[in-house]
Amino acid sequence: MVLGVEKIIGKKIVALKEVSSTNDYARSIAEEAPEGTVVLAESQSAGKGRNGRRWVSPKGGLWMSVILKPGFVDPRIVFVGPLSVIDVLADFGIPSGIKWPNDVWVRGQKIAGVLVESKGKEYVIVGIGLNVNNPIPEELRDTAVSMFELVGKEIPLDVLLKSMTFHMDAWYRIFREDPAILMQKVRERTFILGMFVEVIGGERFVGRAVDVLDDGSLLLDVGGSLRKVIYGDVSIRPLP
Ligand code: BT5
Repeated sequence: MVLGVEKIIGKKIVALKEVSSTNDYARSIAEEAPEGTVVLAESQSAGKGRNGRRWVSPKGGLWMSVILKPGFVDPRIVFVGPLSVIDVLADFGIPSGIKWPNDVWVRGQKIAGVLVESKGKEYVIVGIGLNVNNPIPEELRDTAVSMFELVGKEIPLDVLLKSMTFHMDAWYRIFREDPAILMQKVRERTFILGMFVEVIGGERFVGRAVDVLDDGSLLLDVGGSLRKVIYGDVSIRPLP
């Protein structure tokens, strides 16, 4: 954290009881809202994942969206989310890693997801869903985990929010000032590197994840030839 500079993220906090989606709410105020405004809700009735998927968000989790206005378009902003979540989890003694590009996993289960939506150069909404004290529904029991399950006690959401805005502030600054440092950290934290994966994006690839490139894309070794994937859903596959 850089000392002596004003904190951007969390200068203004809009705390809601229930909302359809904090990302949608953030978008509705984004034009007038100051940069760094955080919208958070106790629960979301229609929490969103990527590609129209649902994000389960009952009371007890951290469901928040941050309005950012970097003034330029750079899709690597998505990584500010996972890197911040990883630092927050580390503050609570939980080691975690990035499942490229937007998930945070702990020991094979998803603990957080990030959804970025933007309007050109005007604004970017970084939505973060982190399972904290909330119950994990039956249908996600095998694939999802909460901080409560990992540490065995309830975590105060206000403490968590402080940690999150602190780390996001630092990563957002690094994103703007030196994205190569951001990408170096993403590479270190991406646990799928070396693993055999299936990626479904515009095309479907099956291969070994080799690297995360400086532009944020994933490099795959598909049967000996290198393929670059800009966007997609990654699933880990057993070695052939
Ligand atoms: C994501 O999508 O992981 C992005 C999730 C972003 C949620 C935040 S909450 C605050 C803000 N407001 C919103 O409306 N959204 C953002 P994706 O990679 O598409 O993953 C979605 C998949 O994760 C679903 O299809 C489920 O399989 C799984 N899933 C749903 N709810 C989950 C949960 N609470 N914990 C773990 N996995 C979940």
